Amino acid sequence: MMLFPTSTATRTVTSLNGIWNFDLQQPGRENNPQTKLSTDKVMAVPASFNDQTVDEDIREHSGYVWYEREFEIPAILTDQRLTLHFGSATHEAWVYVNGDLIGHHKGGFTPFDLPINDVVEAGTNRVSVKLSNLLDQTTLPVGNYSETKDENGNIVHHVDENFDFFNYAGLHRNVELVATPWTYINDIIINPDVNLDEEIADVNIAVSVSDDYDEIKIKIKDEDGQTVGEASDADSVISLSNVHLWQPLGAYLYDAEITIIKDGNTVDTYTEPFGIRTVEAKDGQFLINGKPFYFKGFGKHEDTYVNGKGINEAYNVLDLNLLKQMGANSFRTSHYPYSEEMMRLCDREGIVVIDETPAVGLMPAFNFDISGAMASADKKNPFWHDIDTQEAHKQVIEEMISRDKNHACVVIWSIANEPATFLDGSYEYFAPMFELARKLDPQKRPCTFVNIMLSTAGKDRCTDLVDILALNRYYGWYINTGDLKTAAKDQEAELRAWQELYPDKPIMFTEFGADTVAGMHSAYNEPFSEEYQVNYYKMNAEVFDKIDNFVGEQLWNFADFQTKFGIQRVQGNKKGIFTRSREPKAAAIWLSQRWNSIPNFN
Ligand code: BDP
Repeated sequence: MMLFPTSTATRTVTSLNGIWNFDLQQPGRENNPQTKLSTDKVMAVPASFNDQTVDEDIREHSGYVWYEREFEIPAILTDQRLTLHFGSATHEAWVYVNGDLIGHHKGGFTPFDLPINDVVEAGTNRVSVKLSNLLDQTTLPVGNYSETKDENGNIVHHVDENFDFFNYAGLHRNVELVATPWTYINDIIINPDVNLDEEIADVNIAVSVSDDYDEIKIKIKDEDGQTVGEASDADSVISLSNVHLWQPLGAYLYDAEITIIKDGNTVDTYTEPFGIRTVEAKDGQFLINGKPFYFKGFGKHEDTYVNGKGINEAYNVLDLNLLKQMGANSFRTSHYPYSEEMMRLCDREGIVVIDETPAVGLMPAFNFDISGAMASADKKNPFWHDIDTQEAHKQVIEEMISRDKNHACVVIWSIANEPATFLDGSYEYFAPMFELARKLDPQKRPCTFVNIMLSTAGKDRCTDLVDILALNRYYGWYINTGDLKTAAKDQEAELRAWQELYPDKPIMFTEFGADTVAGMHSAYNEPFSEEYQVNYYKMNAEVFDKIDNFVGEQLWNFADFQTKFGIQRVQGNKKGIFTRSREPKAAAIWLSQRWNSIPNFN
């Protein structure tokens, strides 16, 4: 329940981005935020701290770190309600202002707001953030946590990622001082009910306001700034005719302009952009605006040089330009909700998004030996009885949907990536999660989880819960390595088995890929060469084109990305069709030809 921070006629947003003081918390020594952080280290915010340093102890640190800076509050703002907004703080934060604890948030990929009026004054104030990057069996993502002791007997923390990306941490997104009136707009829920044939829409708008007021004005404006609908109730239905639909790669955004009036004065005003479109999974198809849509695109990461997982808007713009040039139309926010800025950009650019929670690593001892794991997958493994992530999972579903509910770009909620859904107990774990997501989403978007290769047709226990089957498959990579002929046969057989079992559910791939070292070539179709990556994608495409209910291909990955150290990873995961600096590998050229020749709608 929190609006994207933006200045309006009644609100002032001041950035606290920039250079902050920084330090690691040493084992056994708790910092005292009552006094200034004594350090000569600095970190840029927003960004991960890990790659801004040349000190290995900082880069690889597991445990607590401190960020601190001073900030100024103009006297003219002190009569307003003041909060600090964190776009995200990865993974857990305790925030102090002038030494007082003002709040705490757990979960590294969703925003939070903390009120500060009681602890600040006009002029110079100090904010200190204690941040933890620890992950364990209660958090999302899931980490393998252990402890050792240093020579003084102090506890030293260790986190081993139970997933395949580096555990970047820090103040990853914008930090802002937000001043709003005391009577302020809390939340806006927009849910258009569309009649496609008649090109009309009943736009349901529900506004919640913190306090009593006399009057509310809601205006809907089109892209030319013309008012096309109006209402004067906090819970309104506004009918629009000649509706401009939000289309994939053909975005159209209306503005909902809300004004709150008290004693004859405007006390708060806020404008929420929104698109009008329908989404539905039925009869083996995925419909956007009533037409069968074909997903072409990627699993991505928020991952760039130096910034790590810190928001990088120039890369966001470049990535979407590359995506469009490829003839793609969509991506998945693997494996956590991306910045709100990226969601707003996708709304504007018409990019279709599968929005995923940070539920990754819900798997006993994640590793890359898929064929070994397939052979030993034991349904009786007590994993789902031992895991303790339910609370965190419900919280991220609530926070993701609360933040992203109005975004036209979001067409599917992904409740988890590659959970162990071949094991007993998984259905009991996931049924309430799906129920919660469906209950919370005003637009009732389709829901799914992303299925791991160990959970083939017939073995998976949770497919009844999904509206669309989202499969991660690595035939020709983790199994049938280098043997694309057998890979094609096995993959086709599996897809046909799924289609037979669930004839009404559309099927898509949310991952398929092959590690490829840019510039490595081979005349023998050798894994890791650019030629092999091209042939791998050709093989996949041939199989996809034979399956009736197949509605989309999102490959793994858009770009090479950073991972933890491991013998399976050479400076990170190399399945990008672009390098980490976004230079195309040969597969990008081939895929661009394929995708540019496949229409967005069948
Ligand atoms: C899948 C995961 C993804 C990995 C990918 C891979 O969903 O995070 O990066 O495989 O192994 O297991 O490249």
